[in-house]
Amino acid sequence: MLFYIILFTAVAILISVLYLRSMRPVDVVYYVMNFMSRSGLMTFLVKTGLNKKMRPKSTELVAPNGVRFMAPSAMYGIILEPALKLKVRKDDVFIATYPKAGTTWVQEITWLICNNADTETAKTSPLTARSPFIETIDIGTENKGLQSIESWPINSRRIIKTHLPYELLPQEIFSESGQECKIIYVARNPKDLCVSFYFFHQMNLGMEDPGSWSEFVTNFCTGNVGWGSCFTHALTYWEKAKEDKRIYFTTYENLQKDLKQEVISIAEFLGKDLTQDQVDSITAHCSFSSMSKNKTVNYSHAKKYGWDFQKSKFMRKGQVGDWKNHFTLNQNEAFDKLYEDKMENADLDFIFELE
Ligand code: PPS
Repeated sequence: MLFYIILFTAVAILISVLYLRSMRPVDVVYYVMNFMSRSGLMTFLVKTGLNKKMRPKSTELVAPNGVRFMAPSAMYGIILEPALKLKVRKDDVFIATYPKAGTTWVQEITWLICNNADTETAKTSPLTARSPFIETIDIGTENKGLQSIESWPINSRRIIKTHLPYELLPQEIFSESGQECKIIYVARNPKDLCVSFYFFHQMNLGMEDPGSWSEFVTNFCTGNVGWGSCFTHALTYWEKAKEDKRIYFTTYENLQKDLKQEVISIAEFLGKDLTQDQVDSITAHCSFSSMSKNKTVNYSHAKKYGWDFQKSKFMRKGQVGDWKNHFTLNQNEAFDKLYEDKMENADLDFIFELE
């Protein structure tokens, strides 16, 4: 009997190993994470606080195309490889940003523009299911990532979220077959980015522990955080947007100054005709007061993956100039010097406060 049990176990292990070896690492992670989620193991880790001990570290990786990249975790290579190889469709829209620059805001605007301002669906279906994030894997039904993007229905437009720097976008974008897709880049003034990113690190236990505010400012300034230097990130897209008409470059501050005009401009860029009513309805739906109350855009489902909303809400303040409540005089002076240095040769000006 014992012999048969051992034999059965050995065969089962052998089959599993052979099966796993034929799979891409990103799909193995997908199965493991979904098993953890369904079996309750993830909830156990969150409830016992063990997930706090498993926080990743930002790590410099060399992507398969040779580009050096400050990744938010050492495991990121697993997702980078298939992301670089993604088959790009003619009608794809990439929402590219440095984290915390207004990604969710523009994802929601773009989804509504592409879906006849259907605010009813937008209020009931999570944005993470409607607009997938290429740098993650699918978990459950609401968290759509790479696997969903690859198998997205052909008759439905993909609005793909990414924080990847320009050089690490799916490489087909730069080839003949990828010429018709669109990229919307959103930048934000680096001081507010730093504050928002700090609170996000505190709240999202899947990110590196940010340490103290002053430690985080130092790491942010040196690009020693996930996705690296926000200056390089934004300036590369800015320069590319000058010659590449597929890129629409805007800023968080533009959205704050005139949301309605941004809705109109993004619709024009995407070749979508909106009625005045549709523009008004998208603008009202995407105001901070409306979005901060809307569960479908504020990541409330992520609590079960260990996001700690006691530390910070996802829709935190939604303001230009909150940095003034956090930077000390010394930090501000040092930041201004860094800004001058990084932006010396750039014809891009960020707005740090609104009149
Ligand atoms: S992420 O995690 O990178 O996808 O985050 P991201 O969506 O880029 O940025 C989150 C910040 O954007 C603010 N936000 C808004 N501000 C004004 N109006 C609207 N509608 C809006 N939607 C999102 C959100 O509050 C985060 O900024 P902070 O400064 O932390 O409040």
